[in-house]
Amino acid sequence: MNYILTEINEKVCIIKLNRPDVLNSFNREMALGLIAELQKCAIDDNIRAILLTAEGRAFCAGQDLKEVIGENAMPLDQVVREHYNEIIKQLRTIEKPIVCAVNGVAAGAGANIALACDITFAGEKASFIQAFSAIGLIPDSGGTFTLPKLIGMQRASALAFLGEKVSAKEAETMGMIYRCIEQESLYETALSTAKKLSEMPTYGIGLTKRAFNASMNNDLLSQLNLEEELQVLAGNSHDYNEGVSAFLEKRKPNFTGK
Ligand code: T3D
Repeated sequence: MNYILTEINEKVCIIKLNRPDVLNSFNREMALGLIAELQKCAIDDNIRAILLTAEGRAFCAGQDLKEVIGENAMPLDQVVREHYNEIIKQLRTIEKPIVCAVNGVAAGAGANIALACDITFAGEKASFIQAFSAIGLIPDSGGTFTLPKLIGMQRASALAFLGEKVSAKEAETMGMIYRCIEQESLYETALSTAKKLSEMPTYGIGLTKRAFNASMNNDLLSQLNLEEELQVLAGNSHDYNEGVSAFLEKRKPNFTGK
């Protein structure tokens, strides 16, 4: 069984979680498979954007709980370090836009992986559950970092402690995700967004992602210095030159991501 499906559509790599019978919960093979695909996307110049989604009725129910029980279970620290920390590091440090289409329930690590993507759409049947507290764990996969920043400490605390299900619409309203979409048009909307991004100046978009990441820890002055540094990099790019030339020549630009 191939637990991670990939397809290249023009300049977009579509990655699908594929264990629908267990709501795409992560066993080790699926976690390592996702990491490997993300690593490939990071270094392949032909891939300019990524779409992450899943097969079946769920997006992802987090850790496969059958794999972490019993005498052959992997130690928790190894699971967190080698699976979830690595997935989140990849999602946040790949300097290419990553769009997520949450097609159904996203629970535990599944929820926080969706929230670590750059632009997250969810179908109106989707939901988000910080399922960790129900089994005595803390939110991992960057949840303790991302969630308070997205929705504020009060809501983050309530959702993490109570483990309540949040609908896609509520998630949109509280700023947890970018947009809730009619279920039937979710995939097409997410794919067309990823395709649109893949034709844009993706080098500059990648630098924007780097700046946003840094802004989580920087004060204003450090961030202004970083903007100056990154703007020089962006300004020396092919795409900046092309964008300005195309504007002045009143033609469509041809961006290369360089
Ligand atoms: O090592 C570590 O544990 C550290 C890592 C932690 C990261 C984490 O993600 S911890 C959180 C783990 N996830 C959960 O606790 C969520 C468990 N699942 C659920 O609460 C529910 O399944 C859902 C709310 C997500 C969906 O509910 P529902 O009613 O739509 O579906 P269901 O009937 O519960 O599940 C359908 C099947 O998927 C079912 O199998 P069956 O009965 O048809 O053979 C169920 O057992 C299976 N399934 C769902 N989630 C998991 C799972 N199997 C293994 N692991 C799961 N996480």
